Amino acid sequence: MDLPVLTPGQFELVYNGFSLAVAAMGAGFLYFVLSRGQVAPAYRTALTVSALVVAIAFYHYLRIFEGWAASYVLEGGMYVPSGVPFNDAYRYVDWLLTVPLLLTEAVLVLRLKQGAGGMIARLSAAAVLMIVTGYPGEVSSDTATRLLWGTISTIPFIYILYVLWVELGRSLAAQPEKVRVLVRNLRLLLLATWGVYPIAYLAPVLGFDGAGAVVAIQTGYTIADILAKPFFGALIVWIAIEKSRADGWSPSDAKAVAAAKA
Ligand code: RET
Repeated sequence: MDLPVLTPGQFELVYNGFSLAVAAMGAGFLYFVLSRGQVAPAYRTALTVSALVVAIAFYHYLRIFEGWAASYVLEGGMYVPSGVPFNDAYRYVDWLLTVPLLLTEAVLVLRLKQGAGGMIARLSAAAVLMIVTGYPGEVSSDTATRLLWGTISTIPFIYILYVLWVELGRSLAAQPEKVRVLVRNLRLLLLATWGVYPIAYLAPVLGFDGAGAVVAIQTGYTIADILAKPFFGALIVWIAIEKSRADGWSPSDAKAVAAAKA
């Protein structure tokens, strides 16, 4: 999209949002790495995947943040495009890597008895299709093109929501009582945050003007990313802690094993 002139308030809202995202991704990384000892070995891969997601996003948000600062110059009290294009591809490449990983993380933490590998493959393929077909619409300034690719991208999106809602829903009955509440929250968080992406994407179609649309898209994606990556990852940690407990594992077991080996 072509960059519009922004008021200082609009420019800084987006700028500060990117800065917050860098902090949230970095803090999430530390939390996921440091929480490993709190969960049974069976759940550690899920935590590793969460750490990968926020590490990838940390890098991309640094680039997005720099890119945003370079795309504008302050002139006569307004932020005007500097001529350096803002690169939307960082965000889409980030999603291409992190969305399949996020889906993997959710399936892994539930430790489904059968079909987990197939489910991860189907969800990941749909995620790649959704993101690849969304991109041409994202970078187009033409409303009809945006709508066309947005509609195509919504087909795999609905498939992902269906699989998560219905198939993960079926696994609920097999989960211990305390875990069930957390898994329900996980599904709700997924639905609520993933729903923000197509809405933010539609901002230019929903009647926002140039400046309003850019601000709505960028802040919408940033807020959704903070909820979908570090916050979602924290929920995964809490589920893993509860499931470890339900499996009869406690952090002191790990200490006892280490002491016995020493
Ligand atoms: C696009 C294009 C318009 C239609 C739809 C979209 C959906 C995007 C989604 C992205 C999720 C990203 C996540 C990132 C976190 O790491 C591509 C905006 C449906 C759902 C969860």
